[in-house]
Amino acid sequence: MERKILCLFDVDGTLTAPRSVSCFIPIVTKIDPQLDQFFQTLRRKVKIGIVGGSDYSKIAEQLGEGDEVLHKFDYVFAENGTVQYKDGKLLSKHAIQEHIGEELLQDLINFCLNYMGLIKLPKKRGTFIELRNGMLNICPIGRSCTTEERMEFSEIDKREKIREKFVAALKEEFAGKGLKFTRGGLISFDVFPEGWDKRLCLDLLEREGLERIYFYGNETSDGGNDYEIYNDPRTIGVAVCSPEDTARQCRCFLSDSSHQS
Ligand code: M1P
Ligand code: MG
Repeated sequence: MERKILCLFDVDGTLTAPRSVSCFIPIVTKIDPQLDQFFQTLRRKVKIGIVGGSDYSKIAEQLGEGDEVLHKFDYVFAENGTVQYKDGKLLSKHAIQEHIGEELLQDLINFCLNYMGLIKLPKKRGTFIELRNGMLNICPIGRSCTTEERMEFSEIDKREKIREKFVAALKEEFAGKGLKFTRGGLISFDVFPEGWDKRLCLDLLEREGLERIYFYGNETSDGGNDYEIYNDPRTIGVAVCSPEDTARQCRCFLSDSSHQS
């Protein structure tokens, strides 16, 4: 049977539990084995793909062992789709430094380092700026924090709006420079060139001869990293609130006659 429908999923909060509710031990939240099985069953009926904000290694760790994820999903898009895999093979990677140039990249890094140098927190750890392929990830507490430290920062951030104020300062400083800032997780935010949001993967997908593309995401409001792709006319956007909700909203594809509209 030719599968002409694609169900495309965000990862954090959509296929795996948001890390806010799994604060005891694992930093990387793995997909629930039953849900994993469910999505493989779904794959018999429709094509399935993922488009995550994180880098490939983190997505791979969340959705399987080693590179299993590449064989479980027809399409794997990491870093908002700037790293693209189809049928287990790497198709392309975009580099942010080539796109925005060294000058702007350094201005951005220097501004962030200065800004974070003035923030006082109960704890600070390492890796405050992570240069990925298609984005910079900015993390005031430092990505190497423990799960407990992550949760502590997240609570402070909710009260004191540390990331929100940081993003507002960046938007003012870099207005008109073609940069975009979005939240996706709990302790950091992503910076990338305008247009390099999750819609990037649609340029490839619209050439794939698919009849419909359903997109499932949990950060679909303005400022969330699913907002643009959820609202894009090339997708049918489905807002979800948990991995179980995602599975529930996909169940209609398992019966031959019914489809979501
Ligand atoms: O996939 C959503 C986000 O996951 C992580 O967020 P955090 O560490 O802040 O919880 C990051 O990888 C981020 O880039 C990504 O958007
Ligand atoms: Mg998400």
